[in-house]
Amino acid sequence: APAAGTGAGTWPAGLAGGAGRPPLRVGMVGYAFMGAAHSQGWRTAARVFDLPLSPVLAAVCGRDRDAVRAMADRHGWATTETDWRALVARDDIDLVDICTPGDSHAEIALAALAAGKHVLCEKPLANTVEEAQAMTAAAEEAHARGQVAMAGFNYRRVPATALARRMVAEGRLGTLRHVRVTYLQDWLVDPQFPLTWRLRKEAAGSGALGDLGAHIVDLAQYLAGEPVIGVSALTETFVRERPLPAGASSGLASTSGSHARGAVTVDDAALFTARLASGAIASFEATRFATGRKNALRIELNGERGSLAFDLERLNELSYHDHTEPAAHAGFRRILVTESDHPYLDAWWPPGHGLGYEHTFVHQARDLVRAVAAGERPEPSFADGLQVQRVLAAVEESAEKNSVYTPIAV
Ligand code: SOE
Repeated sequence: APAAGTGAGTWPAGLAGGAGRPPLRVGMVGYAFMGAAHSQGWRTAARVFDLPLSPVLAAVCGRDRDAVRAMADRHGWATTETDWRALVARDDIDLVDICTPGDSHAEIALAALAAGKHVLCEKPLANTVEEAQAMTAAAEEAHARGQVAMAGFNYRRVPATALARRMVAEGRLGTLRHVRVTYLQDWLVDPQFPLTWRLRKEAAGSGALGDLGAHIVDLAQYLAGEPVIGVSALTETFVRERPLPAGASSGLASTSGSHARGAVTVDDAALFTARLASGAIASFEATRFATGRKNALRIELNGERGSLAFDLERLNELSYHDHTEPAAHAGFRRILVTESDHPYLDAWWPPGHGLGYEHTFVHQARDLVRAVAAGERPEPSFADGLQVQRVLAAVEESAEKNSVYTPIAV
């Protein structure tokens, strides 16, 4: 396999990396919601942060020629492909960014790593533990050749969650007792919402569990700094049949369906309790049926010395209670996470000028570019993605066995 490169000196002058930096030529597979979000990240990262390499939006790939061309024009991708194998075979691509449904993650990632590319893969890493294991093993081998592979858990890249991680690591919460996480959306409440790929097990792996549960398992493990070691779970599919989609539809907005109907083969909601390695206990809830909740990811950690709470719908804030303060004036206080010494914020706006959802993808691109340049394992690695996959599989196993406690090998 060719060695992973940065493309220095091989790109036409007009498309070379900005600010005199060598380019990192990105080829992205998939161009819907996540493709648009990642495009923002690649386009902006080197304009805001000082990076050793400058991402170049070299090629975007999708099966519908006209749709992918329109996407490329809108988001600034230089070229298009309609077959991911052609994209992976190109020697003017350094990094393959996988934004497709889960059923193609493993195949594309394995081919890209074998072709000498760096890889970014959207969550959940794969649809099964076996696939995630193969991807992790390939990423380890590729690392020895100088390639890096990252799993795309973007909520680690909210400045407030990164600050929470820093505070936990500093010992501000002391011994951790509780982690409480919910991720609530409501885009499936309408029983006429069509049976898109996210509702088919063979495409998505699982439902709310893999889509939203993967995020909160990763975030909980990242903030706590330790793995989940066992779960007791319930899952439910409230609407078991839906209209087949009338046309191409992949988003979260309700589109019209046809008269024919098909079976929903994934969970609509997943609820589980868990043990963490240190002895802390946790609860998780992921659903697409929480009426009125759009993208409500909330996490609270309680330790002997204090607590932290974060709400994605107020993402520039972190709540902190310092339990070592005198009770008379202790209590939760709001940290406005917009100071230049907060994570990621040295390069953005003056204090008080907040960030949003899309910035998490800019930060993800920043961290990955730095890891590529340094030849370091990025976080979250494929191994981290595999650990999340093991938790998801244990949740499914436990739910099938009427919530029996299911340990997880870590
Ligand atoms: C849909 O539930 C979705 O788009 C997820 O797939 C994303 O990972 C999440 O960030 C927003 O919601």
